[in-house]
Amino acid sequence: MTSKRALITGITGQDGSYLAEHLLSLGYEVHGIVRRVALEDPERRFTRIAHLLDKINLHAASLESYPSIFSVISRFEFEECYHLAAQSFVAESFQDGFSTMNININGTHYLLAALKELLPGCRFYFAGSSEMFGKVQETPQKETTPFHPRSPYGISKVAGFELTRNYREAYGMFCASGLLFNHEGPRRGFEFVTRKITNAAVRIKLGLATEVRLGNLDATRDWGHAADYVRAMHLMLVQPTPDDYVVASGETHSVREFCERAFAILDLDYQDFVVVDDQFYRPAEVDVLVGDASKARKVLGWKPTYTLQELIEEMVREDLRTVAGANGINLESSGISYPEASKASSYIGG
Ligand code: G4F
Repeated sequence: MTSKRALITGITGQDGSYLAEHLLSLGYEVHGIVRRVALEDPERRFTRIAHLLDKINLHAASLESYPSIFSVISRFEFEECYHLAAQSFVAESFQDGFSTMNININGTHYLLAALKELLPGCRFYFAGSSEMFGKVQETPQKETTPFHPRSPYGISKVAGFELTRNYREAYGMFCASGLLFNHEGPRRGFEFVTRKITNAAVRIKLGLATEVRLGNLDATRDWGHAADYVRAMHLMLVQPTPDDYVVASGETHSVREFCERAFAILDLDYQDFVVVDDQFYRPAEVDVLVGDASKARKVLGWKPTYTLQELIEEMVREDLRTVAGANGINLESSGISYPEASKASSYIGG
């Protein structure tokens, strides 16, 4: 056990909530930055961390405001800072590239600048993304693969990555970036394709919906479980030297296959319910992503514990539980059984 103090930006999100749990389990004192509006509306904004609220320390600050970040960092001696907050929905970044760039690039810069000024010894983690590889220059993608981002989001993450590397090289700070491939779970936002599919499949099974409209079913992604990926973030910050690491499962599967598997768990055929809708296509698509995490496996000793099937089962199971509960549906009397759990769920609360 440790007595270290860590700061997490984006603590209310999927990754932030899993990371907070992980750090608490290691004995960390966990602090998080949240927007003031979130503090004023905890029931709606803190669903993923509701079960942690008496164990963590939350501070109001905004990534758009350097003084607010400076103020939080000036008040505590953080040993580690995990920068997860971002506008992270790729499709939205095409709608509003300006705010995506502002939050993702300037927010990262403000944090790094405040740490350099106040706590240069604090170790810093930047949440890089496989979207930085975009139109991939080689397969599988690894740390040395050139970037070719295909969205304002991807471009903002390349800039954040370069800022992080520059603070490491220019000021000798311990700054590390994770190049994380898609990571999902039952706490995933409903706008992302995996949760959109599992939630829709469950709603269709329960008679609450009749179809789900999706975009490019042939896009392929390297999907892992967020609970596995946050362990890699922590491992990066406890190494002797800072570096960048790809974190991925090493497998790629299509959106179509994800649909097929999710619906099949509920004894449904996705072809009867999935409607392709042009509005969910992106102006520029990242067609195929697959990561090579050999460096993380070798240097960090990291490996994923979930298979894709176990991930989908957990997501379907949790959606079934929550959607049925919210709609007063008794699964047993409706003759609907939970999908067999081939793996103990990492889902807690939320
Ligand atoms: O689930 P997605 O929206 O995730 P995407 O764009 O790969 O980005 C996610 O993973 C990145 C890597 O870790 C993160 F950096 C990023 O912040 C985010 O977490 O879309 C996945 C694929 C895309 O090819 C998209 O075109 O699914 C395709 N898709 C097809 N129909 C759809 C839909 N995506 C969404 N969101 N909604 C659809 O209806």
